[in-house]
Amino acid sequence: MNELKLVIGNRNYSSWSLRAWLALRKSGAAFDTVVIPLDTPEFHQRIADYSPTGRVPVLWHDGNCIWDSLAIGEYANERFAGGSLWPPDATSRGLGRAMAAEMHSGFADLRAKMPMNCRAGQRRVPMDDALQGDIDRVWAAWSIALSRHGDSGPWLLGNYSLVDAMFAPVVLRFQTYGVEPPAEIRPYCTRVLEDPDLREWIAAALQEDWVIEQDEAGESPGKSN
Ligand SMILES: N[C@@H](CCC(=O)N[C@@H](CS)C(=O)NCC(=O)O)C(=O)O
Repeated sequence: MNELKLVIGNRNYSSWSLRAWLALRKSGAAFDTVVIPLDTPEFHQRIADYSPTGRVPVLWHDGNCIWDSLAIGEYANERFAGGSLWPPDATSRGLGRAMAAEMHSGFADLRAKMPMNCRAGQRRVPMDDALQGDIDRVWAAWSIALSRHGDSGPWLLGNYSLVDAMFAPVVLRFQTYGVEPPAEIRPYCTRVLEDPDLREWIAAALQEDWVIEQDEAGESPGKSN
């Protein structure tokens, strides 16, 4: 039996879950998804059955557990995508892995001050130097990748790769919080937002009614306080 089960948090808020889900989806594997709502007593009761870290996402495959979004992406690439979720040449893979690692370990201000929130309309959060610094750094990284790989396809490394899965929640955040990317990056953001897999995720997120107050950042423009 090849049971493959991805355990995730709320689709609306859990950006790490989205990254792992996109990677698995793009790998072509058929898998079941288990949603455990974050920040609830149910989460704490149920997550111990699945995850040694107490966090989502976590993947179960034939009785083996792979936790952490980046590891799940790499596993999906090796086991189900035949390696096609990274480019064939080592230089491009190096760039992609550096960017994915930077996303995984960095951008603390962007992640804290602009939480992923699929159902939020146009929100605005206060801008500060640290947040702007993260945004500028994302744009710089994307610009380098797109300038090197733009001739071979619309994604950061030409064809879809794990780095696009890692940054999809950032594109969503830019949309939610009205962050307008430079002109050369806009087509990439549009491509991400039009991805049918991401659209499917967002449609499911919109069906959820769990609210996590600390992730409800920002105000809608025009709303008085
Ligand atoms: N480095 C981990 C981060 C996972 C993580 O922080 N997940 C959050 C949800 S997005 C979580 O499970 N939070 C539950 C908790 O801390 O109680 C990854 O990449 O998978």
